[in-house]
Amino acid sequence: QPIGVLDSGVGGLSVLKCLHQMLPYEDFIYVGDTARTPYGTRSEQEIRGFVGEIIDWLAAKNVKQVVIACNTLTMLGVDSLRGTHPFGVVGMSKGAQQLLAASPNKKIGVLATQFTIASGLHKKAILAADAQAQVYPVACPKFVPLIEGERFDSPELQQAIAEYTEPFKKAGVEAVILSCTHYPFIKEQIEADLGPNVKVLDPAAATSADAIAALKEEGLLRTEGKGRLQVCCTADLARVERLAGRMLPVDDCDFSL
Ligand code: DGN
Repeated sequence: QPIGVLDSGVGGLSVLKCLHQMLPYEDFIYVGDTARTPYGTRSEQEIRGFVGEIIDWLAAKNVKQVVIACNTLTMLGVDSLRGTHPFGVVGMSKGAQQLLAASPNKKIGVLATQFTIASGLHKKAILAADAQAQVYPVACPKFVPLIEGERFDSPELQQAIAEYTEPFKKAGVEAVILSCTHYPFIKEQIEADLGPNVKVLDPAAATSADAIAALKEEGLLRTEGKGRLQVCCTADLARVERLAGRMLPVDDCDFSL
């Protein structure tokens, strides 16, 4: 049985990369809803409808687990996305422990979509783990369109990074988390901007660890064989293949619309 992974677009491929590295024996089916991305401008009801459709489609593929490889969707509430299917649903980790471990003076930055930042849930999780922490959440509406548009070397991206990291530089932030699954595509650029003294973290590893723990508990973890990677999207297949090449061994992937 495969593991389903979903996102509104290509961002979740950064999570699929990590899952595949940690679980090389498992088959994965990724769904990126590139025809309707970004979800950020849609109503909550509409987004829930889209995700329900994708989860039903994955259920028909007989998945044993679904990983919501999108922070925005995770903030909607993974429990409410579980529905009536017999498999587990895992959402993105908020990475609070990782952040605190990487920040001796507990000065922490969060980069995410407007929806995720407005939810306030990352700040809440970090403060629940350590009430002394100082948290600087920054919404980055310019990043997802630039990444989906493959504008990796553009001056617009450089300007957007400089704009969004400015509060971190002023505050002397020591660790920053990329709480949108698109942002690992520009991790190097963000690291270069922040310099060597700031740790830039990706919650994909903690999320993959949560997925593995749940599979283990249910006795569903595969321990041999070579896993297959299937990447499906709802539009722009050629673009998705190019972007997947930045994250995955594409020769081992099947792509389809
Ligand atoms: N990749 C999504 C996330 O992790 O929040 C954002 C994509 C979107 O539709 N805004």
